Amino acid sequence: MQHTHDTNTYDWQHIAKTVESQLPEKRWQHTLGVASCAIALAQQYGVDPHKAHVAALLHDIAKYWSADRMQQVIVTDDPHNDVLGYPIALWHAHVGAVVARTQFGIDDADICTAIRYHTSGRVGMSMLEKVLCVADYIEPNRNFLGVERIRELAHESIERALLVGIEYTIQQLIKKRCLIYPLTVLTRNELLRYETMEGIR
Ligand code: DGI
Ligand code: FE
Ligand code: FE
Repeated sequence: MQHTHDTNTYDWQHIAKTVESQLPEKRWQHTLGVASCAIALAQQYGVDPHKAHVAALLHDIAKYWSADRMQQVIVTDDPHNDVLGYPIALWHAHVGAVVARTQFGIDDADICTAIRYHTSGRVGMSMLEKVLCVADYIEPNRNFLGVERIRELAHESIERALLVGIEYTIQQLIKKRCLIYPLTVLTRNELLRYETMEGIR
């Protein structure tokens, strides 16, 4: 259980400097784009923007780590983590969550969980988790086919935007004949059920 923490007290400037020094320029620009989108979405959907900012700054921190280094962190954190049986593209999110806690002292479980599941999503996502995932899809440097639609949807329904984003990801994975992490599918199923319940379609 989290005790109330003034997230204003997170030293985002220190975090930003450290992350910038560890990422190639292009990935840092992506990170800044995710941060601004995440702050805007947080304000729109009633999430603490300071939390969204910190989560966004750290979300891809482990993106360029070696497989060995990532594997070591994941195994130490949880030897039964099933993500190790799936492609390496998914690992940086889990590593990022551990790094946020251990190297940056982020004690907020919601922030760490948002980082951990920013690639796959998960069942029962908090609003902060949805905000980070959607910001990752729509930040200004993204230009895949359909991104404009997701940007529009983000103004109306964060769940709908996330669903369309995940469906795009799944379609790409099938095209490239990549393994799909089960949680990616479970997340999509939950969002689809939610949408049907809401009677959006
Ligand atoms: O780190 P980013 O490039 O900003 O974005 P991301 O963390 O959302 O996704 C990283 C990569 O992971 C992206 O190329 C898509 C891929 N990915 C997402 N879900 C799955 C996946 N790859 C596999 N194999 N299986 C998945 O379920
Ligand atoms: Fe990522
Ligand atoms: Fe990202």
